[in-house]
Amino acid sequence: MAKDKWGKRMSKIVFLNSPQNLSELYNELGDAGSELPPLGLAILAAVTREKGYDTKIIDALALKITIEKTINAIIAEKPDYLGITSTTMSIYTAAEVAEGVHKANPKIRIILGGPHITAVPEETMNIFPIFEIGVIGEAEDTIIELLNALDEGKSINKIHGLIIREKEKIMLTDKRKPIMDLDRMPFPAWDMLPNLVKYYQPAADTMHRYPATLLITSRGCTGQCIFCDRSVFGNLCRCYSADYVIRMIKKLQQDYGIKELFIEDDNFLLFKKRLKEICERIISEKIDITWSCLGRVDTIDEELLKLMNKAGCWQINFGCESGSQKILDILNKGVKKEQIEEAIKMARKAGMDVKGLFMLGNFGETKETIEETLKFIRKIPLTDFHITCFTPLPGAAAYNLAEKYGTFDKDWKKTNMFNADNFVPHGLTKEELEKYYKKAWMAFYIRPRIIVNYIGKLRHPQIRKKVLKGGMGFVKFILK
Ligand code: B12
Repeated sequence: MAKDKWGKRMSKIVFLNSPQNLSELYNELGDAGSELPPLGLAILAAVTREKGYDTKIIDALALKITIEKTINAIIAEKPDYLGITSTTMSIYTAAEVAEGVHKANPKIRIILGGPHITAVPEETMNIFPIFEIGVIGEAEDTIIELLNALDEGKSINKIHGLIIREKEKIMLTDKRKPIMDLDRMPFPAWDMLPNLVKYYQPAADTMHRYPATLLITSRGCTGQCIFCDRSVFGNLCRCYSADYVIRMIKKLQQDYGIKELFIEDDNFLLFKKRLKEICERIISEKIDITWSCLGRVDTIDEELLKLMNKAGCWQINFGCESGSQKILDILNKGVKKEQIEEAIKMARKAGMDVKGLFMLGNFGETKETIEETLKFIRKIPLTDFHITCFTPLPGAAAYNLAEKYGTFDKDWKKTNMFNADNFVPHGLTKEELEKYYKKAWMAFYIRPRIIVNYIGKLRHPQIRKKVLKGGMGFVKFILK
């Protein structure tokens, strides 16, 4: 039991990532999917631990345990507080666990946080009466103010960034300002997660070397794309300093032997000066790391790409979305089709692999725009590819526009982005969309160049295992 400096028992918080199975998240492609550490929870746990709270993380998703086992594991910890993270996909399981915990021990105060409650706070509180307190947005400061107030039995109404149920009423407190100085925060508490190497792996096609892990080094995105939920970090872009990032990399290497990173920032390439510094330090300090990242096609230049490649970056994942300019404009992507093509060529020339991320069944989509996309996919020199079904996510502008553009089933359980159950644009049927979805995967993958590239990735036994399992899932999906 943790105690403060006067020997008083500090209260205990358990942070939870709700249970879910990979096929719920990715359908047949589950075995190829990412299993990545919940960095939001790991940072919050580091913060509460630093402030003296007895802290524990239960990542039921990584541990692959059932709802019942999750509830038992929480109860066994005898916490004062349970902090649950939520995406739209996980909110129903989060509520189920919360109900089970409340039934077993009503004294445990349940706090909900994460992208889903941030995106649609009132709607969520109305649907799930089990939740009493929700934290909106970034929570590193909010959680401490909240726990301190609850511990002391004080009112929480003046704490910024909350949604609170009080008797029959739901009230939002003032908005919390984004954290500007990210460096003041501790590293994620990787040590409190289940073993980082054993339980977490990026998707088969994102792993170049093993062991690999996820890293987030900035917050916010200037983009205005209507399909993206930017509720937590918003448009204000902030980043950890280059020095902080280098120290995180070194810690991951020393403590977990990490050799490969997947940097999944919303807009990693935006911070050019910092990026240059990170690359230069990796090179000059001979840090043995390879990495890939996400990027917007309008944030790159040739010189930087070459430097990134020299510093171990072997792949960029560009959000291409569609091969139709009409669709790109509807999505408010803010880029031209030619820019996408140009950026891919530039990255390839700099020695990098390029994975194109696409969506199908977008607002305004027709058979013609889909055919245009399929043609584009085969024409541009991508080395890898990913496509999801367009899904109007709570928190994204598309959520409130969807009914104008098609048939929208708002059911939050259907937002895994791998089926056409959620949104079908006017003029197309669900069956047609599913047919095209399969066709798109095949259009890209069933080509000798791509298959050879995949075989080339089978260096480490763990990567081989993941790619082969993913390949079998792919065959199942095609034959379905
Ligand atoms: C890495 C990532 C993943 C990884 C790992 C997710 C994980 N375990 O955390 C993988 C690939 C597995 C994944 C899967 C999915 N993802 Co994802 N993912 C991300 C990404 C790029 C980064 C997440 C991250 O680490 N952020 C950094 C941390 C610090 O931020 P954070 O997690 O939001 O946490 C902060 C706050 O939210 C809050 N908070 C979070 N939890 C809690 C809990 C408590 C108690 C409190 C008080 C506060 C709190 O405090 C934290 C610190 O400030 C985000 C985009 C983004 N910019 O965040 C999308 C994002 C979270 N994913 C999204 C989606 C849609 C999905 C999928 C459905 C897609 C799919 N099928 O592949 C699945 C669903 C997974 C699930 N179980 O629900 C959406 C969620 C939108 C929504 N409305 O729910 C996002 C926001 C992308 C987007 N812009 O649209 N994802």
